[in-house]
Amino acid sequence: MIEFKVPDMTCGHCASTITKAVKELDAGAKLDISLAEHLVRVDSKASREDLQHAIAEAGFTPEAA
Ligand SMILES: [Cu+2]
Repeated sequence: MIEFKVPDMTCGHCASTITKAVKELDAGAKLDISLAEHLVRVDSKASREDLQHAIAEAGFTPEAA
């Protein structure tokens, strides 16, 4: 399980944009998103670096959680 804090993820639209970006990287990824905590948990075979890059490319600011 890889975890990121994404302070600028604020609504359901942000969450779906992030989900889409991660699934483009790894179609089999499973996400658990908490909007209240601005947390994204990803169960994926992709590396932390690649996941962080994908979320950043989608326009967000992922930090180590
Ligand atoms: Cu949003």
